[in-house]
Amino acid sequence: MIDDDHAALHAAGVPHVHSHDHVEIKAGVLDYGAGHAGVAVPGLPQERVVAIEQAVLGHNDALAERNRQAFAADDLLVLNLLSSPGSGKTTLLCETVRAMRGRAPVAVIEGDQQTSFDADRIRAAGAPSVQINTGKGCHLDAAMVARAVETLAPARGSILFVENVGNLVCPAAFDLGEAAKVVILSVTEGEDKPLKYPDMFAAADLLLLNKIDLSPHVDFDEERCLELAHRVNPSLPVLRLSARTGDGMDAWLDWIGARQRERATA
Ligand SMILES: Nc1nc2c(ncn2[C@@H]2O[C@H](COP(=O)(O)OP(=O)(O)OP(=O)(O)O)[C@@H](O)[C@H]2O)c(=O)[nH]1
Ligand SMILES: [Mg+2]
Repeated sequence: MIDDDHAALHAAGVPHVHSHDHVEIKAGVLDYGAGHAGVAVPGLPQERVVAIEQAVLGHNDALAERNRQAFAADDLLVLNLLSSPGSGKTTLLCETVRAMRGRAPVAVIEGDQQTSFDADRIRAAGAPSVQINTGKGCHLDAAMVARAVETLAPARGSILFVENVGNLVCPAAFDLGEAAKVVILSVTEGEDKPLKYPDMFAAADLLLLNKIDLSPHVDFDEERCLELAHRVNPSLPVLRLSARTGDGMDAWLDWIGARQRERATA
């Protein structure tokens, strides 16, 4: 919108979006900045939208802290799996359930906008699972997880995996009270994702590079991917695996074992 049109809207008292107040235009890029709320509400200034978003996140953080204490009291290791749709979260979880059989009890909370396909797959692999359908929502929050844990009632000492709704944006901002966030990126997605979606990779405690069985068939530049991921999060550990062939599964199971030992000594 050009300035004259904008002034005309004010003069006429027409409600309109103010988010453009904060846009910087550089080299053909309209940059709303890292602090932008991501939504524009007609008639509400962007500062107000940001304040509401901060209140929502603050409330979620308080509930997540409550979850964290309850997980510690119930001796649960909770791991939050995050990725784009189709990176292989459920496939990896099914293989993990099978591999963990006889080692430790495993339970899974599944998050999707619709369907209970993924919880069905987990149950077929042999672990209890409860499905959360978020409807229009693009992420799980701490209250949803608390309710699901009540329903699932995992055994003491369980590893409780949470498969978040598939996308690399919203789930990054919502603490669930988990011990660690595991981001999965598959080689079919392109090496540029860590820098395009930096909040997700900055928040992660582990990067799993999945579908490495497909590496020979795609032009994925792994070195550049890791360079970009470490630009965002310099100490981010990386494991390469294929949930399809089982390549790299041992290192993943070892990583989980190390988190279990950390919990035991906490
Ligand atoms: N070749 C190959 N395919 C894989 C691998 N892991 C998963 N897939 C396939 O990728 C597709 C998506 O896998 P899912 O496990 O459903 O992915 P997801 O991340 O759970 O997907 P959403 O829940 O929809 O976000 C399926 O066809 C899997 O068989 C892998 O390591 N190698
Ligand atoms: Mg899934």
